[in-house]
Amino acid sequence: MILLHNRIKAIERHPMKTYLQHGKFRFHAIFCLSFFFFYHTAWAGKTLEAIKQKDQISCGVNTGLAGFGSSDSQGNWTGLDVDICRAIASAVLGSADKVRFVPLSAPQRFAALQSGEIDILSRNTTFSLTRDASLGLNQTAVTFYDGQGFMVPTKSKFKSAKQLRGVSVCVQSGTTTEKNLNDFSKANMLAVKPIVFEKLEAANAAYFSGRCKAYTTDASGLASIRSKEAKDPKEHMILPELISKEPLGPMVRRGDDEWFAITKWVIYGLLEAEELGINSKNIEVQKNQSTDPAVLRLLGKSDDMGKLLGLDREWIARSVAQVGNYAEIFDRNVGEKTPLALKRGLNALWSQGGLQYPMPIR
Ligand SMILES: N[C@@H](CCC(=O)N[C@@H](CS)C(=O)NCC(=O)O)C(=O)O
Repeated sequence: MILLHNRIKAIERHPMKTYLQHGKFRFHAIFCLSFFFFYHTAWAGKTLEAIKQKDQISCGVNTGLAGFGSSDSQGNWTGLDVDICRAIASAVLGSADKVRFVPLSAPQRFAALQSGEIDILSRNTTFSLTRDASLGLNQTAVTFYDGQGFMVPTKSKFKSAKQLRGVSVCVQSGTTTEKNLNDFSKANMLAVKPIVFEKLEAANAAYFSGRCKAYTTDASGLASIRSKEAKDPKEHMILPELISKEPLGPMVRRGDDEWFAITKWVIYGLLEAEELGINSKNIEVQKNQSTDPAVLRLLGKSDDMGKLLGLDREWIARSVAQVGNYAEIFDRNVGEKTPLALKRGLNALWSQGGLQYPMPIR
């Protein structure tokens, strides 16, 4: 009894209790709560509302990286990053065509999203702690797991990146590439000479004219540049080492949780469709004949998952019907039958030895 009494006394004397009773605490609590409510009512869902108003998504893409984001002479955009925006437009606005593509160079891309010029940045962009914590942007879901590599002329003597001692390397500014190159050079005491360009075309021109002895960027970027820009792609080889992790995916502005959720779940939905064997060709049959609860849920035939995101029940069924599941998007743009000829590798589903693991849609 005495012990209990002493305990209560101790609690009463505790500085936290004094703080809780103090006016200062009440002021802090009211301040924090009002900030919370203001923050949320001010921003939640604003992007979706604005997109619905203008009946179009503004999607920041590459200025021209075949397989990821590039346009032909008629202004038709293609690529994996392009298709992700199309799939989101389809889920949100009902049509994969309701997208305005805004080409952005590496140094321009984040400001375009921060300023509101675009609603989403879908442009071979790496997720990292620095970017997550300092740009006022949110990283959504990984659409392509990549790593940084090096390309050299096949006739050069280089067989490994570790042989690039004192060599001039073309690299673009405003990228993770530039920083990784410096780290790799220091860690391996290579003293490489980075030759830095602001524009992709300038970096390409410098490498293909022989001004730099090697070229570095994401391995997917190297495959794209080699297939599109080299006179003969066989004259250039990609060295075996990948020197970094480059998880690429779309970014959105911070402060709009609803839009953030929509972008993430459309990507997971495209992956989940692949996982469940639903594609653009069999989707109608699946909708009408499947008895699998997971299929029925994804396609909006049982639970209404779209409603939870502020969309309709057909949200992802429409994206898959119009744009395809993740495998179709991958194969069409960068897969083994395209000039980039990339294997699924890390981008295979988790159930097939890869890293693509969509969060469960349930
Ligand atoms: N994933 C890296 C590199 C992305 C990047 O911008 N790569 C260059 C070289 S492939 C590019 O796409 N440039 C196109 C442009 O600036 O128009 C990053 O996020 O920093």
